Amino acid sequence: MSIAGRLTTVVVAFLVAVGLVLAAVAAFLTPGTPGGVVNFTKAQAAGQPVNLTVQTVGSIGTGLHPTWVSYLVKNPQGKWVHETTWELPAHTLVHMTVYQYDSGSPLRNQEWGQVQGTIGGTATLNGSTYSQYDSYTGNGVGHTFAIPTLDLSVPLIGVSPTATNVCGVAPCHFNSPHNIITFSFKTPGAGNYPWQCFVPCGLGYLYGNGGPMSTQNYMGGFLDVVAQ
Ligand SMILES: [Cu+2]
Repeated sequence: MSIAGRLTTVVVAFLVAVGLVLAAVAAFLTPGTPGGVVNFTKAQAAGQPVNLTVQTVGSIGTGLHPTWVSYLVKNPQGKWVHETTWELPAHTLVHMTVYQYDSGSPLRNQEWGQVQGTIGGTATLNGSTYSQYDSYTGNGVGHTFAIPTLDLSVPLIGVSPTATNVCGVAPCHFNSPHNIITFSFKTPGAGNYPWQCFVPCGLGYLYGNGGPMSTQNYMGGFLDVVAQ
């Protein structure tokens, strides 16, 4: 092969290698389905409360990061989807139900055990009202659902990690151990409001705050509140 031919081969091979590295980096930086929004503005008559049902799972089981903890939401058609941006009508009551399938632990910050910013300042755990949860009792707290701009925060109580039928792959179903947490809040005016979990549940990441804790569609998302 001529010098020019060899040079061309080396250059092409180098460019292919660079392309593969860039593609891998891009895939790593864009997890989940970008731009996915679940629309709850038409799920009920105007002005009527929105029923928002989510689940928290110990591992999503599929996609780029199958081992990561995650939230899922039930769309208005009743299907569980891996999207954490939810479009909601402004100034509307939201009745939220969380099916919590993950285990828990004592909280690093006991403040996260407080229920804040919900209607009445309370939530229910399997039917019993609570306004604070002592994470040193029971199976501790697995995650929180928090909307910092609304000062809303609700501790999501963990299930036993030693149960035999702990959920493996999401979406999880009722035959796996779970806690049912409910609470209500009112959406503010139109705007984009981030929500997130504050329990450092990103196992294997620095202080537990990397990975799923800082990636859209896992432990955080947005309330996309729109005027009706
Ligand atoms: Cu979490």
